[in-house]
Formats: sequence, C-alpha cells, structure tokens
Amino acid sequence: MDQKKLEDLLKLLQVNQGDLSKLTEQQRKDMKDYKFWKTQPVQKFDETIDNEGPIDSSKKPEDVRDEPYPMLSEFEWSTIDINDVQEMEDVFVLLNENYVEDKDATFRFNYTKEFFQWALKPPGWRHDWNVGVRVKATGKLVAFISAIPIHLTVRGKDVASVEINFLCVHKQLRSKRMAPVLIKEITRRVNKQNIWQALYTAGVVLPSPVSTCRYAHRPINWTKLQEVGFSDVPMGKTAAEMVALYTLPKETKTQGLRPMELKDIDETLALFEKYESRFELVQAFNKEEFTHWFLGGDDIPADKKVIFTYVVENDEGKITDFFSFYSLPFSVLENAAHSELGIGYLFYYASDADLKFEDRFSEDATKTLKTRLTSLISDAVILAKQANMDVFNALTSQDNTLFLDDLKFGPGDGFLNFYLFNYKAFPISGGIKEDKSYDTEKRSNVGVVML
Ligand code: MYA
Repeated sequence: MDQKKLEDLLKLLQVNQGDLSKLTEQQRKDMKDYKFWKTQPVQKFDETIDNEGPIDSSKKPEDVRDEPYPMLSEFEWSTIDINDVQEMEDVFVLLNENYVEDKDATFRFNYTKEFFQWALKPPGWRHDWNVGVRVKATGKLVAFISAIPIHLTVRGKDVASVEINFLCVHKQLRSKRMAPVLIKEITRRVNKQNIWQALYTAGVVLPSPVSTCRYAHRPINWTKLQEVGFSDVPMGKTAAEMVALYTLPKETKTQGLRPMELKDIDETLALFEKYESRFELVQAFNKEEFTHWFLGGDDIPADKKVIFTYVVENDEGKITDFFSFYSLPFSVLENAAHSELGIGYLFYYASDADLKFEDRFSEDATKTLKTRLTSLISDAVILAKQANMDVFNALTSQDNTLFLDDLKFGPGDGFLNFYLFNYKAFPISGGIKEDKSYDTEKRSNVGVVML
C-alpha cells in the first residue's frame, strides 16, 4: 500500500464538514492574536471558571442592531431561499468547489438537495438563518453560513441555542476578514430571535474548545479505495489479505433489527432520552424534531437516501436499541472506474444494555454495553455497505471508544473541537487520553453529533 496516499485519503475523510484546516496541524495562537475571537463572548484558553452558564446575559433583542453589518462595497448580503432550486444550486457550487478538496483536487464532497433539506430544514428552521454573500455585479454566491435551532443540555441545564454550520468563503476571497463579518451577521439574526447561545465545531483551534474528539475510519470497500488510487498493497501484505482484513459478513446478525418506522418514534425517543442522560453535552429532541432527524427524507429514492435509522425490537415487541448513520458521498474526479465514493457517518444510537446497572462504569455494565454496541455497530457497518458506502466514519464521542478498535476503525489524524458561544462550561471529555489514543475507560461525555 502507498501509505502516503492512504493517509491523504484518511485525512480527507475525516474532514466531515469540509474544514480544510482539519488537514493541517492544530495551531493555537496567543489569545491576543485572535483579533476577532478576543472580542467575542467565548471562554479564554485556560480560563478558570467557578460556575457554568452564559457569559453575557445583559442583552435583549431590541438592543441588537436592526440593519445587517456593513459589507465591502462590491458585495451584498443575500438570504438564501433553500426551497428555491437555483439558490440551492448556488450553495452546492460554492460548497462543492470551496468547502473541501484534497491537494490534487481528486475528491470533493457531493452535497445534494436531499442532504440540505435534511440538514437545514429541521422544525423551527428560519429562512433568514441561511446567510449568503453575493458579488453585486454578477450575483455570484461567494460566502455562506447557516444556523438551525437546537435545544442543548449542558450538564443538565437547558440552553436554547443554535447550531452553526457550513461557514464557507470562496477560495479567492480568503484571509480578507469576511468570516468574522458572516459570524457577526448570523449572531445578529439569531439574537433578534432572543437566542444567545450557539454550538459549533471546527478543526481549527479557537478560544476555547469545550471538548475535543478524534476521528476514526473503518474502510469497507478496500478494493474500491485501491481503484480510486489511494491504496496499494502494504509491504509484506497481499491485496487479498487487505480485502480479507476488512471483509464483512453479508447479512446483519442482530435479531429483531429493522428500519425504524413512524410508529416507533415515541418508544425510540424515550429510549434515546434515557441513554443520552449519561452525557454532559446533549441535544434534546422533541417528537417532531426526532422524526425529522431520524426519518427525514424517508420518502426519497434509495440512491439519494441521507439518513438510515434502525431499531431492534425484542420478542415482546419492545425496542431495546436503535442506531443511525447518514450518507455524504464524495465525487471522484477524473477516474475511469469510479465517479463516487460512498461515505457513511455514525449518527446517534441508544441501547438499554447497561441501563439496569447502577454504575455504568462497573465492570459488568461496561462489558455488557461493549458487547451490545460492538454487535450493533458491526451491523450498522454491514448496512452501510449494503447502501454502497465505502468507508464508515465515527468520532470518539458518546460510548464509541468501546467498539472502535474491535470493529477496525483506525484512528484518524484529525480532531474535532466542540465550541459553545456565550456560555462557560467546564471541560467535557472527548473520548481521548492525553496521548490522543482512544479512552476506553472514561469514554466521552459528548452526546451531540454534528453534521
Ligand atoms: S466549521 C467549517 C468551516 N469551513 C471551512 O473550513 C471551509 C473552508 N474554509 C473557508 O471557507 C474559510 O477558510 C473560512 C475562514 C470561512 C473557514 N470557525 O475571513 P478570514 C477565524 C470560526 O480572514 P478565511 C463551521 O462551519 C480565524 O481564527 N472562526 O478567514 C462552523 C480568524 O479570526 P481571529 C474561524 O480563511 C463555523 C478569522 O476567522 C474559522 O478567509 C462556526 C479570519 O477570517 C472557523 N472554522 O475564512 C463559526 N476559521 O483573527 C462560529 C477561521 O480571531 C459561530 N476562523 O483568529 C459562532 C456562533 C455564532 C452564532 C451565535 C448565536 C447566538
């Protein structure tokens, strides 16, 4: 195997949000050099805090300016209508060409209409939270940022928030301080709705991560990875051995495993809430939101399906477990054999396996959950394969470190930092130890999964 090429692919795969900075070494500047971030209500590096809670709670929506922030004269603000085919197309083009690509421009994220309908239109979504910047003269979309509403729970406290995502500035307009203006404008629009906190993730180090997780990758279709030019046979191994290493059973093995349906929502949501209550950073879903995130787009054609959710129903008709993963493929450019690489991302899951134990960190509870999750997520990877995915990605969040090694998820080079805007919180474990290896003992207290 050409180890360098494989590493390049793995680096690219871990960039699930198209964050190019995730491809580089993490850099932490001095606080004074964060010219923008030092002016924002965010926690400083190594700041000692006594209490968790909002940093600035003095403002009201009427204190917030009514006019958009000034923009350089050749550009203008443009609220993107995500129901409009042409406007959505503008966003795809911007993101597909500027969000991420590898050095040789061989791969690009292949965002689809279906993906954005799912990611940007949960219950409560707002038209004016899809913020674009266009060139006045041509109408070309050159920057974008989005917000969606979420109910966040930080160590048991409810924090009405938004999730910020898909921040992108056209490559030719980089380093011109456009990102801070986009961030201030989305903040203004969100504040106008009386929301003062936000959750966001980035590969770059900003002041200050509340948690950091590591990416992990499970190759599914080794042969295809080789055919698209990324893998070769490693020294001392044969191609057959590599294929054998990653070969999966054809069929899932969990009894009672089936796709989730509308009728399962109440029971699955109740199980999910019970399971999630163990974590310190959690997204609470109401029924409507849960239906959107886990069944959303269920009516779309199989080859364009975005979210895959399965439940396990036992002999008594009770739902004991559920898991989900989403699809966000890459386009493969200039390759005779393949035009697309299927990528699956582990999303939320829950199990009742260790709920009966008083101490979930006891040996018995850990062993029971590890066995159940390993078997469930193994089935998730098999189902991802059946849905033509070639790689399966996960983070070290949730209880994931219990199964990553056993299921052959290799640790990635990338790390994902979780941030809270205008909220101080004590650090939350991200499932990695000091030396960045998987922390199978403490695991993670991050219960949220971001796209
Ligand atoms: S993460 C995905 C980010 N997108 C990409 O990585 C795509 C490719 N890259 C780009 O498009 C550009 O490089 C971006 C920066 C747009 C990232 N998050 O305009 P600039 C700071 C926050 O000259 P550019 C996602 O979507 C940087 O430290 N800040 O730089 C979540 C510097 O500030 P300071 C970032 O390279 C986004 C300033 O920007 C990021 O042309 C969450 C430089 O600006 C980053 N990923 O453009 C946003 N990268 O001087 C925050 C750089 O202080 C939301 N910077 O060091 C906050 C909550 C808002 C809502 C609140 C509601 C209550």
